[in-house]
Amino acid sequence: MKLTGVELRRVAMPLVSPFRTSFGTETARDVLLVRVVTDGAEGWGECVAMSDPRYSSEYVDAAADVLRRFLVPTLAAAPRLDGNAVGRALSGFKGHWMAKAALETAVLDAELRSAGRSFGRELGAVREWVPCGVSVGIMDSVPELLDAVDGYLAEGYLRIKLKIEPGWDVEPVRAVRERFGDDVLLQVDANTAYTLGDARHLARLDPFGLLLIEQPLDEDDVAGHAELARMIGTPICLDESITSARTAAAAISMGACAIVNVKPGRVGGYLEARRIHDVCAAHGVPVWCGGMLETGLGRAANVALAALPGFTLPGDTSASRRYFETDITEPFELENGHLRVPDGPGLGVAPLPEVLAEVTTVTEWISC
Ligand code: NPG
Repeated sequence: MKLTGVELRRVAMPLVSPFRTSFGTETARDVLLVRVVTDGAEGWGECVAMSDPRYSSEYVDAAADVLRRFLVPTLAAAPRLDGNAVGRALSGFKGHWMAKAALETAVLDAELRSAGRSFGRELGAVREWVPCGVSVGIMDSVPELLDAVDGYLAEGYLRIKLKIEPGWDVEPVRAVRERFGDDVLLQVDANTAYTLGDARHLARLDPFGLLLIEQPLDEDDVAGHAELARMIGTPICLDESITSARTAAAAISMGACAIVNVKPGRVGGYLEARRIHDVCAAHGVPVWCGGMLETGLGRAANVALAALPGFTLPGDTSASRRYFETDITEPFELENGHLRVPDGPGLGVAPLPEVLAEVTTVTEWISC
């Protein structure tokens, strides 16, 4: 393939309800979309960086900047253009995993669309439908939380994840267990809000039979997670700490996690995400697909990834309406708690032109 140019497109997508985590509240997604134009097909990638560097050091203005100044020009000059070559071509630049992932995804999409192959097939999907969970933000009160969980269970979600932080942990978990029973698959996500000194407090979650506790400690503190794992009964899952297959292997061998959340944006793309899946599978460590409030474009790729055999736990791959009134693609809809894995060429979905035009705030064309 030959790269003709790359479009960076910013879209503004209001969320159906505010989403509060231990690091902040999102009320709208400011999404950066990457469209690569080649001598064959076009391809799309969604950058999962948020407006502010609170989940990680990345943020959407920085992603746009590094793409336009460094990543796109370097890729344009590379001798070979296909999905597998992108990571290597960009490896001279440190970090910026979310920006790199968006560009790699767009190139892969273009390549697969020309070849008539689907993302799922390319990655090694073995399922046509994937089981879905939902991530429930921190609320102002327990009754408000119970209403939200009630609504999601009624829609058919197969697993509930509660966002927690100091002051919003044991009581909400207890309330959800008391109201909905022990059979509900339930897990919690702290987004690094605790320290090892909170170990005894976190052990108070042990009686509730949680599937896992996600990223309780700082992302740098892999050794702390290994220690915490010896002090609490709930299995530890890492998210922010896992930035590559290599860090996944190291965390597993240190005993820092029993489960891994795979987010392609966090690790530089779907090909590295697949390598993490493979490393975890080799160690018997279950993985699940995380979410970053993606539009239908990012969701399509996540659902394909979640169809790989090692993804044995329901992911944060919820239906479009959990996030947006109107998605930029045909909406993903839940059927019996599952989403269908797209099987068309590439991502198998594309933005709807009228919707895309309506939500676009800026477009920028980079000629190659
Ligand atoms: O369903 O896409 C979703 C959201 C899942 O909780 C979710 N994502 O830390 O995993 C996370 C969290 C997140 C949301 C992270 C927004 C960053 C920004």
